[in-house]
Formats: sequence, C-alpha cells, structure tokens
Amino acid sequence: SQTIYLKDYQAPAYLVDHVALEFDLHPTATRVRSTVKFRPNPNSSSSEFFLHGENLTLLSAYINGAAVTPVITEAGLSCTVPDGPFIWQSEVEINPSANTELSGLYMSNGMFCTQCEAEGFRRITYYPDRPDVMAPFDVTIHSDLPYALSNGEPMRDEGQTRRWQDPWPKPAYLFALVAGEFQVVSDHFTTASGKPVDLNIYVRDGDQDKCAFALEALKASMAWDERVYGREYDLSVFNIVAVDDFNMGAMENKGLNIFNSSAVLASPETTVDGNFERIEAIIAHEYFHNWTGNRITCRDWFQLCLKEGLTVFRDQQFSADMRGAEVRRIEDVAALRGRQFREDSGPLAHPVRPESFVEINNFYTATVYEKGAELIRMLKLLVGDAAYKKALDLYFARHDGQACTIEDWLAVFTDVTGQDLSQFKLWYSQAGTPIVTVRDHFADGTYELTLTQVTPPTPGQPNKQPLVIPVALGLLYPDGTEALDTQLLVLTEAEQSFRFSGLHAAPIPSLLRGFSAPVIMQRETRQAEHLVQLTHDPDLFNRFEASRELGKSALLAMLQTEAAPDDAYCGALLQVMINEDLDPAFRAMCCALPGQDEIARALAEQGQTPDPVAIDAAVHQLSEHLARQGLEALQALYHAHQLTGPFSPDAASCGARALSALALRLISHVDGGALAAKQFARADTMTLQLPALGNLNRHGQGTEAVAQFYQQWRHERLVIDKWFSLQVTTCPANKAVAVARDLLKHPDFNLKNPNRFRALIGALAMTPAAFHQADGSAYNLVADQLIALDDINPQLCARMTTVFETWRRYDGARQALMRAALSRLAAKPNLSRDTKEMVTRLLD
Ligand code: HT7
Ligand code: ZN
Repeated sequence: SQTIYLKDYQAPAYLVDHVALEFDLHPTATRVRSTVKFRPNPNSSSSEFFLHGENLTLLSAYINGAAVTPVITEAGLSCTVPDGPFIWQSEVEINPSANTELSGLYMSNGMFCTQCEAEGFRRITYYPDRPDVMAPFDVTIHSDLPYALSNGEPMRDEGQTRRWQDPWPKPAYLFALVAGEFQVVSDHFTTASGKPVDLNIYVRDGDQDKCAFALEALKASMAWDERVYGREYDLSVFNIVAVDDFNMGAMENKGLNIFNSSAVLASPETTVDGNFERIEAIIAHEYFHNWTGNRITCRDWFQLCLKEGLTVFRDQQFSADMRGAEVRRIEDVAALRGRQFREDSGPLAHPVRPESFVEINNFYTATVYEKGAELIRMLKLLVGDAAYKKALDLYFARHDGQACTIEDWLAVFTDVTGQDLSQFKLWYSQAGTPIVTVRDHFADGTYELTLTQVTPPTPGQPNKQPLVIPVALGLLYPDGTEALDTQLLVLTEAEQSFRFSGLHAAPIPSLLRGFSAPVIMQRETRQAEHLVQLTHDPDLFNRFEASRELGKSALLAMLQTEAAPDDAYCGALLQVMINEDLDPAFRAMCCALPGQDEIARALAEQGQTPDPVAIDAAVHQLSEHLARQGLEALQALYHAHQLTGPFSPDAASCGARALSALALRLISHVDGGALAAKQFARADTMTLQLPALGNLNRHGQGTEAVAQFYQQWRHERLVIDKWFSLQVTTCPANKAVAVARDLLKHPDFNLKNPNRFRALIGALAMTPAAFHQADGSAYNLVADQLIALDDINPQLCARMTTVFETWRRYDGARQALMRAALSRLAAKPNLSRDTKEMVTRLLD
C-alpha cells in the first residue's frame, strides 16, 4: 500500500467547469453517464490527465465527441487529451447491491444511497476525486422509485426522470444521490434575508413520527448560524434522509444530508435523553458544514481538521447555547479525554494535521475532530471574542468557494490581530498531550506558581517543542472565598513562573478553568483543597474536576493499599447531590463516579499497570458504600426528581432525569433492583425504561425483563441495538463473552449493519472489565468478528481495531493475548488496506 505525504501535494493538472451526471438506477446494474468540462489548470505544470475510478466497468469514453481508449488500472484511468479545454464523456456500470463497504453507491433496505467522503465518488464514475477540484453539478436520475434526490435545487419533475442542479461549486465528496420509497416530513424556514427554504426529512414508513425533534433542531441550527456567525442558508431546499446502513453518524452533502437513522430519528418512547442531545448536535454539525466544509472546503485530506475541527467547535458552541455552557463543556471534555487523550497516548497518536496516511478513512479521528476543535477554542481565548469574530468574517469573505489549508485559516487571524501564530501552529503538527506540571509556593503574601510543560514522544516524533498553552487561573482562599478572579496565563516556554501578591493566606489554585487547553495538568494531590473546590469553586468545570480527582484518589487508594472507601469523598458527593442551588444536570455529572477506563488511564499516567477486573470490583464497592451512606438522601432525591406531565427533551427535564437516574443506580446497589423493577414496570419512555432494565440486569434480576423488552421492541431496530448493548455491558463482566456469543447467534444480529455490529461487538470491547478478562476470550471474540467483517466493510473494521489501542497499558499476559489477537487479524488473507494500516500502526 502506498503512503501519501502532505509534502508531496501538487495542484490538479485539470480543473472542472461543469459536471453533468445521468443515472439509470438498477440494484445490480446501474449505468452512470458523465459529461465533464475540463480545462488545464494554469497553476499546474503537469498535463497528465488522470481520473480516479475503482470497481467500475467502463462501457465507453469520448473526448470532444470522439471515442477514446484510456489506459485503465485498479486506481483509475489515464488518457491523452487535447491542449486546451475539452469535454470528457463516459459511461460506466456499477453494482450497488454488491457494495457492502457502504462507500460509493449502495443499497440499504431497498433504497439507493451514496457516501462519497472521503474517496467514494471514484466508485461511482471516473473523475478527479480530490477536494481541490470544485464544480457545479447537474444530475439526472432515471428510476421508477417514488423519490430520487440529489444535491442542490430540484428541477421540474418529468415522470420517472428527476433532475437536480447544484449551482454551488463543490468537490465530488459532497455529491449525493438517494432514491427509494419514503415518507416525508416537512417544515419551512425563512432566512434572515427573507428567503424561504423547504425542509424535508425522508424516512422509512413507520418512522414519520420520529422526525419532529430533528426538524426543530435543524431550524434552531439555521437561526443560530445566522445570529452567531452571520451565515445564511443558500438553497431553496434542505433535505435530510435517514439510512439504516451507514458507517458514521451523518454526512453533510450539499443540500442533501444523509444521516445514520440513529442520528436523526427520535421519540420519547424509543429514544433516551442522551440520544436527543446527540441528534441535536449532529443535525447542527452537518448543517454548519454548509459554510465550514462546503462553501469553504479543504485543499487536500491532510487539511481535514480545517472543516472538522471548526465545525465541531461550532456545534459545541451551539449545544452550549441550547443546553448550558458548563454542563456541555464537562461532557465535551470527558469525551475528549476518553477518546482523544487515549488516542494521543498510544500507538495511533498523530498530529491534528497528519503528515502522511495510507487510507484517509483511518484519520477521521478524535484527534482531527475533537482536538481540532480544542485548537480553535484556544485560538479564540488567545485573541479574544471580538478578534475571533472579525477573523471568521474575513475567512468567509476571503475564501468562499475555495479549497483551503490551515495556513489560510491562521493567516486570517494573523491579518486581523497582527499576532505571530507560528508557535501556536505547532499544535497542528505536534502529536501528543502536553503534561503541565505545577509547583507552587506561598510566602509573605505572595503566591508563586511555576508551570512546566513536557509533551511525551509519539510515533515518529521523539522530540517535542514547547507549545502556546493558555491557562485560565483563579485563586481561592481555604475558606472558599475568591482570592483572584479568572486570569489568563499564557505559557510559551518549557518552564515559566507567575507571581500574585497581596494575598492574606496561601491560596488554592483553580487551574485550567473551563479546561482552557487540552493538556494533562499534574499537581500533587491535596484532598483538602479539592474538597474546598468541590463546594466553592465559582468555575463549575473545576468543581467537577475536583470531584473527579477525589474519586480517582479514593479508587486508587482502594486498589493500591486496599484502603476502605473514602467517607469524606462520599459525604461531599452527597452534599453536592442534594444542593438545590446547583443545576440537577451538573449535580448528576459531578457526582457520578469516574469511569473505569478513566481510572485505568490515571494509573497508566502514574506508570502503573491497571487491572480492569480489580477496577470494576472497586467501583462496585465504592458505589455500594456511597449508596449505603446516603440511602435516605438518595431515595428523597429520586422521588423529588420524578417529572409529571408530557415528556420533553429540554435541558432542565434531561437534568432532572439524569439526577434521578444516578440516584436509582446507587439505590440499586442496596435494594438489589427493587426500585428499578418498579420503574421498569411503569416506564412510558425509553429514558426511564432502559436504565431501569440496566440496573435490574446489573444486579442479576434482568432475565425476564430483558425478554419482555425484546418482545415489546422487536420491530424497532434502534431500540434492539440498545437491547444488544445492554446485555453485554450490564451482565457480570466474567459472563459477557458467553452472553455475546449467544447474541451473535440471535437472528437479529447482522454483521453487515454497522449500528448492530457496534451495538454488540463495540459495546463488549468498550466495557473494560468484560473486554479485559484475563483469559483473553473477549480479545479473541472481537478479533474473530473483525476477521469476518474485514471483507464486508473494511472502513468499519479498521475503525473498530482501535478498541485495542491501549494494549501497552496492561500486564504482560494481557499484552501477549492482545498482540496475538491483532496478529491473527493481521495475518488474514486479503486483509484490506484500511485494516492493514491500522494493525501495522497498532503493533509497531
Ligand atoms: N464529514 C463526514 C465524515 C465522513 C463520513 C460520514 C459518513 C460515512 C462515512 C464518512 N467518512 C467521512 C461526517 C462529518 O464529520 O460530519
Ligand atoms: Zn463533520
């Protein structure tokens, strides 16, 4: 397999002025005719004409109307072409039914569907399938199916021929086509300048009643982008289609977003609160791509963070406005640490802008997306809100219609602020999570804080340079009063000291408020200080951090010295839980115990070897202790947060339910599931039913309820995904492999459906104590399934190999077992390029 390097970028030899595509849709033999107006690129010295193409049967090709016979390889075709502009025409045949990779044109439940990012368009027709070739598209679809959609504006219907025109030049990865039998749920939006937009969601029959929430989220996103970024929608129609077989969450194709049905369909009966939040965020994310991604796109795939980091940042801002900034920030940081820090500390670590890849699909990662968003958040903090706004206005004005780079992006900030961002730019090229170590000293009313930064080596990058790290700092006195309001310290050197005078007592530093930089902050643990922060820090993020630090210390003490559960910590948690001055959503987050992977990571960061089975036992013991200590308070809390009236997924209702769910989970450790059984029996929404079932199963009371749940929901595929996951994540860890083996035989298990695969195999692999059973049985089960999946869906298979990315954290025996499982996958005959790249990096 060939490695592609950023440094080798060359401008395209030919540009495209217009594309016309004509489809004769057929499940096994679709014909695609293309007419493309090419002209030589004045900025390229090459005249070599190459079109990407994979798995295509070329039926005919013409240049300026004359038949030609191109040279065809596995990757595409080349041909001799005239000196000036010319018209290329071709006809190819493809087989959508045989396309299980879900890239290009494929079938899902009888409907035709496309996925072209990153390099799927070349599986539809011969074309320069690279993001820096942008053109207006004209699409004609011949089909007897009731609906046939593509990008842009619909032209007049001519029976079984449907035409679409997209006036906005776009790269091929934003092309989309969908055809099938749908139900349509519609709404309208009027843009700030008064232009009407038709909004439609196309779904399978039976799903019509699950579109209202997504439509509201879409309208809110459209209004938000106008208000906050001054960005208006630019077509008369915005279509969304829900598809069951989809590799990721959704795709921002121009005017025709395609969504994994799990990322769009919602109803109180079938969807939990967390799903509502996710759907709202993904709808916003895809919509925001219309400007950050579509109108301004990436020059090449190394610049992926240009559109993804910025769009994640924008969707995070939106969710913060919709649902509360502090609570959202806590969730975003938890996700960043859980996925991106994990990635950055292992064999898959790579820069936000990678410098090489074999398969670009392997770089749609937490680093590109989530760390990419953190870089934008830091930039905004460093330049200030007003300059950020000016820079974004300049970005949109200067680069509309272009395919850009990170250099273009940073240049607008430099031009607006005059700041030299060359050191900041290192964040894009240097992988790894910086570790900032804190030393402090107080004497004579002066507090001195010394911060040291070190970024550990990552694959291919043994030596690191100091980064620009914005550290938002506040100081508290030991009685909890504020000694210093939030200040921004900017760390640019390997070590720097900061002094604060005029203090009447040694302060407690409240560091990295709001998580002002994606770093690991290390300071000697001081329990008394964390207890003050937990109850008094005006920065809610740092209250949450204090809770987490206390929780980790309590669990590490239990694991390392067989200490008893920490009463002071439990008492403090119970105080926060019942503190009615605090938002219930915050209380629920702050008082949940640290996740098991988080504890494993904390141990690994201290150079110790985590034992996931022991961690599981310690978490159970601590939960039970906390529940016994606060049983009455928990029962009161549970009952006080039962909502009456119609279900609403608004932030306040979700917060109340989250708090009562936390109380129920803890109570179940004492009553063995009695209260959960009552909740399960009366539950009329999934947010009540699913956690009740989880608690029952966790405490050995789930058999009947699990069967009943299946009977109730067997026709709702998204609920059945939950049913698969729940059984492996809530059964005793040492039974999970047996449970998973049984479920693999269930008639509803289907290797070809990514959601179902993730629901069972992904859930098993992401449950630490189940996955890391000492006998290696889960490693082997997962490896067996990946071996089976690789031929069907290499993209998904490659992505799922990341469940092994932390293998070096564990003891020698587990390491050997994981290596053996990965080596077995590596040795599979005809291993895909996608999976091969991943296992090679994992084992290197
Ligand atoms: N830009 C999209 C990324 C994507 C994708 C989506 C669905 C299936 C395969 C895909 N490959 C890449 C999604 C996004 O970031 O919004
Ligand atoms: Zn995106």
